[in-house]
Amino acid sequence: MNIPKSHPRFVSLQIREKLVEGFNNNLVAKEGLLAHGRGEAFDYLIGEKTTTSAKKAINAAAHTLRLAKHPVISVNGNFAALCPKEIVQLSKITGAKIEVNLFYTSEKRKKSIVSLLRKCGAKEILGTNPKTAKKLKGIDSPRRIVDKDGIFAADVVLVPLEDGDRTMALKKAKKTVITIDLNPLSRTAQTADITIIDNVIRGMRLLVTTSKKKSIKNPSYNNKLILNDAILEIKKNLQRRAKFA
Ligand code: PTJ
Repeated sequence: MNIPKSHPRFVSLQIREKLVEGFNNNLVAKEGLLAHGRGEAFDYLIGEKTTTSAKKAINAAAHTLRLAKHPVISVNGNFAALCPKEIVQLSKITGAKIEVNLFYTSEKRKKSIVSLLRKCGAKEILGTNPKTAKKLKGIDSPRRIVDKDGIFAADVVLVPLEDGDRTMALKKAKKTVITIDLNPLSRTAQTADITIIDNVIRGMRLLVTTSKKKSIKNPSYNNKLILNDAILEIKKNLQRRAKFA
């Protein structure tokens, strides 16, 4: 659909179109469209911009990825449809492996995601070889199946738009978990070590730019405080909107 640039909700509608296109091209699950709707609502509440707390989390994420010995970027349908170029760029800058890992498992979608990431320049993509598959303990969803050379062996995992169970399983497996999730109240947001409360589109662009910097400041970082700040930013944003607060 051609959305006129003059439309006041142009950017948001454009992102929505990317998701619909991703669904039509077999990248995104039906449920992914619903998940995006929930994300959109939270994006509205944070003011559709990268907040100060998100910038701090992005800095901490870039620093953690730089120090990681075996970082992995976990890719699902929504993430692939929204940020294919940034996934490949971040992988090249940080040396992180890319692994496709779906909640609503589908070989057809996996193939489409792999082919899109290859078009964007990815050389190696894990998550499709049953011979190297391993099971993560403490989780029942298809996301428990991971690659032995990828998420299974990782010390740091970037898992945007994740489900809470797997974040917990990754934590139990002693991995450092970085997530990007617009909902500061989600179980993933609350469980991860570093939570970037931002739209993956904006968050990934800034994460790529920050990761390229020669020196990344070593931040004193507390995720509980970042989540707290993110909720306060929403509160302030709502207060500004309420005429008689
Ligand atoms: O491709 P699959 O099969 O792996 O499935 C992917 C989805 C996203 C459907 C699956 O992981 C799922 O159901 O996720 P949830 O449990 O709905 O969680 C998605 C989280 O991402 C929610 O907290 C949303 O608010 C958030 N979210 C949605 N869109 C965005 C987002 N966060 C950042 N940027 C977005 N664009």
